[in-house]
Amino acid sequence: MAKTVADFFVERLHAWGVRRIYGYPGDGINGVFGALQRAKGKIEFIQCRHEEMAAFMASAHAKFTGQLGVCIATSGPGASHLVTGLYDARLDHMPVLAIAGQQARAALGGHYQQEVDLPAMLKDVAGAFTQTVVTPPQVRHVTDRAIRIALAERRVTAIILPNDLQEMEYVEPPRAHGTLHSGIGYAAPRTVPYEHDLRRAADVLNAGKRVAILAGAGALHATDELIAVADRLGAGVAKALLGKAALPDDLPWVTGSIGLLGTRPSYDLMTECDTLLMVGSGFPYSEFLPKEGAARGVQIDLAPDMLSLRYPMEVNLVGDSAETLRALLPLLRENPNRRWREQVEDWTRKWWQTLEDRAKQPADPINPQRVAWELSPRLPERCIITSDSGSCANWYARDLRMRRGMMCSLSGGLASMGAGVPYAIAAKFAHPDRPVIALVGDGAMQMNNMAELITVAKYWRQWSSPRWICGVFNNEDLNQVTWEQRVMEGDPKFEASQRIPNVPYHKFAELIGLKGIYVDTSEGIASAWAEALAADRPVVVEFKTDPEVPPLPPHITLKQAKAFASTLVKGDPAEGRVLVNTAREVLASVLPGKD
Ligand SMILES: Cc1ncc(C[n+]2csc(CCOP(=O)(O)OP(=O)(O)O)c2C)c(N)n1
Ligand SMILES: [Mg+2]
Repeated sequence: MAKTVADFFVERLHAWGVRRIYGYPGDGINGVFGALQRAKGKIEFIQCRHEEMAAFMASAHAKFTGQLGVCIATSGPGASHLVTGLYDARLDHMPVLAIAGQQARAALGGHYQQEVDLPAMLKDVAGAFTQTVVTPPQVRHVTDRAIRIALAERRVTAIILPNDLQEMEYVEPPRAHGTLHSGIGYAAPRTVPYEHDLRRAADVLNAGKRVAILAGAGALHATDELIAVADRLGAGVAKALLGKAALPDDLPWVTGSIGLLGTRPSYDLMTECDTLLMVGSGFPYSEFLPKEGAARGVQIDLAPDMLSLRYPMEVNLVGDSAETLRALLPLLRENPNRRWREQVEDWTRKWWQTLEDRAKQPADPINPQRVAWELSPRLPERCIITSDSGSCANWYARDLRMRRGMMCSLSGGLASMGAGVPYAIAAKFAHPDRPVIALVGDGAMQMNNMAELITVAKYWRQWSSPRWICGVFNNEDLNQVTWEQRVMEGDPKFEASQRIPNVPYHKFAELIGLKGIYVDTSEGIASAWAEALAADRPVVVEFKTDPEVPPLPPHITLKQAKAFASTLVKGDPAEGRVLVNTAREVLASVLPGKD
């Protein structure tokens, strides 16, 4: 049999180093699946339950390996299902290639079955490069460009393959006018600013008496460099959600997460600093950064379009974070005054105590914060943690103390529900020897994570270690939004939109051959985690948690507090609950200036 376009395409992906593709089949992309089969395992195909999950897995693959993530779907509904997962990669700057089928070329424009204008649909999310291949020789340069652009620009790209074209015989581009002769390969450059710009940055940082550093996803590989610079400047460091693993939390001057899911010392660090060094972060909420003009700013980012976007920086450096910090270090003077550092350490020490107190507050039946608090010291070495969007992201962000060698991530920029389990699956495929733990709300389980447990059941036996755990927070509520409605809008809980059915997640796990654990007492939390971590197969550990424990922002404005207080008198279904009082107490303690 002659080599088809699809055979060449699969070969080319392999030549680029692609070894795993997440996706779902369909007749629009059958040619490529045939070629994958003929390639005899050179590229592993992982079958997901839904194309959106495949795209989340591709995004997570890129996050946990630093390589290109690849997902594949059929034409029409398969391709449109990919979109949310692709946006996740797009917003978190991950290199992901989407491969989509399309109707036969002769049918295009004919309102044909499953015909969707895919270039138009993908124009925004895969705007860096989206191309429909219409003739066999074109597939070579389209593949080469799609991958090179995805890697170099850390963007999503898409290749659309009409189904008839996939089956055609592949022909190399002829040596003729109007043809392209492309090649493979990409090596990331070493990106470091010019010396004179580094000096300008050093001047600003050396003049600072109270330096705050904000580290994001772009600083994940710059741990040593961050520590060296922070020590030299006597700085405290806050971490954006995607930069949670950039620094271990056992360093006393690491204030933890920032923002709505953040910590009080991070808030204080930003409010009180006189100089801000932002490293590899697109953290969106400016109100958690210093007030404009209150601090001098230096920013380091690989992406020029992310510079001076949240705070007007005095010095904007385009560079790799590790390389740039290393180049900056010799220009930085030791800050002899350690008072600021001590202040930051004092705030942080007190905050960890506050977190423990909050986690230990009684609740009905389980305080969700305690679930994360108890997990934290039990986290195995080199584990990978993922979180879904929902109130568990608060506990993930605040309560889990990262240690060196661990990794973690979630859908950051898009903050999409439904990423927790697919992220954890991709983490396990990328690092089968490492324990993987996903934290997921019940709403997100019902939305799509439950179905993806079937993917775990299908594949776990091929993982070298079976340690894969999904911790479910069953609160029968879309709790994060319930609290947002209360605190931000001053609205009482809207039962019709917020309350969700009670589902026995642990029993579902057992039904499909995984282990299920159910916990509804505080005393049972620690032993449940221990049991899950020691299990001989993947586990769903379900915690029956109280929806009335507020996942409050670390600082909350007086206006919001008043809105919240007025909600409670306006007839919230939870009115009168003991925890409402607790919430009030917490509110009081987090109001700025009311310690
Ligand atoms: C796809 C998607 N839809 C809606 C939202 C808005 N949203 C954010 S958190 C949340 C509630 C999540 O509920 P659950 O998974 O039960 O977690 P909980 O907050 O109850 O712990 C919702 C609806 C979102 N982020 N993503
Ligand atoms: Mg919930």
